[in-house]
Amino acid sequence: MAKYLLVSFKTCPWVQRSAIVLREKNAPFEFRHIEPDNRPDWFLAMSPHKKVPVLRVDDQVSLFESNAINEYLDETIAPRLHPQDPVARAVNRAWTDYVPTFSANVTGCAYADSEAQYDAAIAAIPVAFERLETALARQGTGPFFNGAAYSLVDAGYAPFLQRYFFLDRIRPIGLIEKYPRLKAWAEALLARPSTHSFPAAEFEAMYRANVKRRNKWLSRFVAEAAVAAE
Ligand SMILES: N[C@@H](CCC(=O)N[C@@H](CS)C(=O)NCC(=O)O)C(=O)O
Repeated sequence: MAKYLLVSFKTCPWVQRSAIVLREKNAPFEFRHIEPDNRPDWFLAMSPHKKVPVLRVDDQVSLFESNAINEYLDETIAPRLHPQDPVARAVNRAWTDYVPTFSANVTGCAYADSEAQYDAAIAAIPVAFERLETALARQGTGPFFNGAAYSLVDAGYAPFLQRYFFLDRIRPIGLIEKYPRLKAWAEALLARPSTHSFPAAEFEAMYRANVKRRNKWLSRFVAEAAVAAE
């Protein structure tokens, strides 16, 4: 097997998506975390957009963009996570293409500057949740997007569903309960060991610290929520 280096910011959901696929494939990799505010020259030289993730393969090539990385990993390391059937594969790719929109709708509230903006961001969540709920109804019985078989769609959504629950614990949102298929899917993904790059509580604390540090409207609720949870 090739030698893999995955370059990361500790809480980046896009890196997490590629780390999940490496773990699903039992592929050993070096996980190297760098600081967003102090990106080393060796990283800047290998990342065209200066973003993480970068996957360095055999010290020779640097791949970027989490979706492209995951497609590459799926083509080169067994077991295949994409469905065999071309139609099912196209459907999976279409839903993977929706991940950036889903992410913006579901985690946008963390970036709002005012209560009005926060409320507007929360109002965008049901649109994304409804679309996935409908897709899951067409897909079958779960627990994963394609049923029993884990796929790249699962790896794509898991980090953002996890963050919904983090945000819901900072300031209650209470929306996922209205989408039973989505909720069951999210719970199955959170129970999957591959989802987690760090112990769950430690990771949630890191996420909350980021929300606090960002100094947005939601940030004021982090300390109170932390006290309530401890
Ligand atoms: N579309 C990219 C998004 C990656 C991304 O936004 N990474 C963030 C960290 S979570 C980043 O590196 N941001 C630094 C920057 O924008 O300069 C992917 O899927 O890989």
